[in-house]
Amino acid sequence: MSAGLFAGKELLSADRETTTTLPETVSPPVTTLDVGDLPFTWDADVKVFNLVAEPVQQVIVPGKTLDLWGFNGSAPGPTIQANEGDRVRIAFTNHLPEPTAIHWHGLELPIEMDGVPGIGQKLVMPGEQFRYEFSLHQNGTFFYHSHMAMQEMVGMLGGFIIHPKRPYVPRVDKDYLIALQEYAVLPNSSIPNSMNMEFNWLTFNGKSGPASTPVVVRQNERIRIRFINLGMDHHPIHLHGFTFWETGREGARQQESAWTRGNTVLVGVAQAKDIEFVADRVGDWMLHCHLPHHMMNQMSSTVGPMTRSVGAGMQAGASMEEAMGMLGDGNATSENYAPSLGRGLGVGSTTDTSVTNSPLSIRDANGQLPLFPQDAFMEGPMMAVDKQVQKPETYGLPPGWSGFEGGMMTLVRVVSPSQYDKILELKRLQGGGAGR
Ligand SMILES: [Cu+2]
Repeated sequence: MSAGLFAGKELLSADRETTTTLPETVSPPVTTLDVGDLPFTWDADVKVFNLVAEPVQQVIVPGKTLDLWGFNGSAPGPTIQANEGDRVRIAFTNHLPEPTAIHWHGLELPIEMDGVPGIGQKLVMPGEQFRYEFSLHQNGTFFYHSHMAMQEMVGMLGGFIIHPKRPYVPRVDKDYLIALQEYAVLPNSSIPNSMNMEFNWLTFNGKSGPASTPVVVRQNERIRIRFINLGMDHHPIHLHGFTFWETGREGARQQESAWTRGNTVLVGVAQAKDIEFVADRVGDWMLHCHLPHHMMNQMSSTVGPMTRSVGAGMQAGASMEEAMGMLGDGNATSENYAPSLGRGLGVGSTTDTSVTNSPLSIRDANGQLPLFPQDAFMEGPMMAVDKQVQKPETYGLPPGWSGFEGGMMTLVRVVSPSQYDKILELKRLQGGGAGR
């Protein structure tokens, strides 16, 4: 038993910024910004977690709340942290309106604990409970999720960190988990369409930029960031300013001889990837998925009468089938649909009005100037919401910064010791712990 390492409340409320003072033999706890950890209690030498699957209202950015299914109040659910050698009990309760079961992704455990309904266990019906209990002999970055595919697509994911018996070498000063998720939500709706293949809300730990809390570290600290991905897309996560080592992936930490260097790590569906670097240069460095459509919020076709001064564009208030590009008549390769297959949000490229027909379009002597607008009115100071996303971790960012963030995007803020102390002070004044 290793009660001393992460005993109860300490892990939840402790000022995580003091982890550099931990003894050499102790791994720093993992911080899941904007989400937090699942609390636990002890029953003799068993670590007991209470996990509840339930509908949640997840604020993706200020003003945009999605109806999702998650765990204990959030999607993704709170992170489970345990130690190699622990025995854990997860008392699971299903508060969803339909059956489910929870899979422990990557864990080597008895088949009846694997969380696959119809194979290793019965479905956990609405209102029912199920007791998962197993011993942990692995260490690394894992996760838990519903084993029902559509439930996965509406938020049911959470991190499961198993700390090693001895800290990994070299030891890091700070350790973070970022869960990648994606949703397809019509404008003016709060409910994702789990069948859609184009996603317009992309989140780090349940927040889209600029609402994601920046990672704030002291200059010269060694940092680990663990990514987990459960969605329909693989996400190439890119870090500005540093060349990192990829030190681990789902299942295990890699031998040092197998580490690879890079500035972009492809986090495939169902994968975990760990990266490490020494944050030796001060700056507010971008960390983001580099798929262009994953770097913006509420991406949708230009719709409505405002944009239909010429031709027949897609109407606002179109049906779900039309607006989300689902096939209504004809097959996928029919004349109607073939040209728009792939990435259409609307009826398709066949009927969407070109954005150059918008009132914002520019014309020159030869007619319309192709392509404009692309980003001119979609990001920048006009779109800034600095005040709405202000928190201690954003202290000192240049005015208007928030207008340049969207989707799976946040900042790794490498700050001087004095700036760091200032941000810590602001956190203390705010009275909240880090990680929320
Ligand atoms: Cu992406």
